[in-house]
Amino acid sequence: MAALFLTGLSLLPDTAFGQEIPSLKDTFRNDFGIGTALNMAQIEEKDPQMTAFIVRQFNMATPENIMKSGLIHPKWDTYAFEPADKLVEFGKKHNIRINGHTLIWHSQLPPFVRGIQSRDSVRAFFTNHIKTVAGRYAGKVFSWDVVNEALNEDGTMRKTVFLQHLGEDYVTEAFRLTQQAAPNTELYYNDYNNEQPAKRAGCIALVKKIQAAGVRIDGVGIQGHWHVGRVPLKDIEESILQYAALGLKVMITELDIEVLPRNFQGAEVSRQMAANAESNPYPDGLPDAVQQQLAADYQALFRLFLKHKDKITRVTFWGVNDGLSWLNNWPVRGRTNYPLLFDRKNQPKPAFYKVVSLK
Ligand code: 9MR
Repeated sequence: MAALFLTGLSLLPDTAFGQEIPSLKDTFRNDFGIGTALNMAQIEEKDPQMTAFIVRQFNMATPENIMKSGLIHPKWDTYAFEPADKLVEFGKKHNIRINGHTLIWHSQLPPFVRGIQSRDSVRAFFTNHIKTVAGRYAGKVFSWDVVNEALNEDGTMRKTVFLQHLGEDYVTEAFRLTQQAAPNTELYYNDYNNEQPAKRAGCIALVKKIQAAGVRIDGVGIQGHWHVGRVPLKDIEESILQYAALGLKVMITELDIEVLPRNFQGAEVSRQMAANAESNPYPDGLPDAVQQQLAADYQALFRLFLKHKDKITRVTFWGVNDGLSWLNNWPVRGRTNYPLLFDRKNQPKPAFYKVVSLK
């Protein structure tokens, strides 16, 4: 309080910190953790109101970008640990568990990986990267998305630099190396659309392979990038049941609900759509009918999560508020999107109240 007083922040009304709003993490305290993706400005606590808001609403966090290999491992022998170290400090200070995201992903790779041609060099990068990064944060992050998005929509393995040079076992190998480097850290496989039957089957096969090799995997993350009015509740429920039947924890790891026009599902970051007159329909606010549908969708989702709270350990939103969502810039740049529970001023939307009213 003293520090707040000295900086004059105590003169701000309570509303500025969101203290009068119910807290998601408290509301679901006995059910599952509530997480958010964090960007660099938030990790660096640039805005004290934002920090207070995050700390009040969330008890888990995933770095939106800073732990991806391209950022944390920019050159063969160079690591940029400072942002991730700050994130760990942020978590410690505010009692927020950190999920490391992500060790092995084909996207946002360091530029030097593109120049690697030989199997031995890919293996060296793969091994060094996991050992160094997972080792440094052992005991400091709660969990890792060890491998992210290794599957195609039909459940086959995605053709990545890792598959090409290391073969199908690279996923098991990644878990083995992470387990060695960070024996007390939870280890997850994370993907989008892996609630869809074909991709789910591929995901289950992947998990079984890891387990059959005697390697530890603790959970599966269903990212949860869904569309308003089309949230696949049945597939999600079936997936929760099937993943849990493998002895795994289930997490919703990147939740948001797209409200703008898009002609494909998922989160394939390389896909783009051309901007046209119809692609940004709500620059000045979300029409009430869409707002209500969004609220109903979020409520139905959380009703389902609560039904399976014995299997779900965490629900993480991909961003704190609508203004910070990646969906404002993908698959079309510069749109005005509304995919989360809080608006651009961190004010709760109707969807927020529908969600907390379930308790
Ligand atoms: O939200 C992230 C965005 O800021 C980045 O530009 C993008 C680049 O690949 O990655 C976004 O996060 C992705 C996450 O790491 C993995 N699943 C899909 C997410 C949305 O693209």
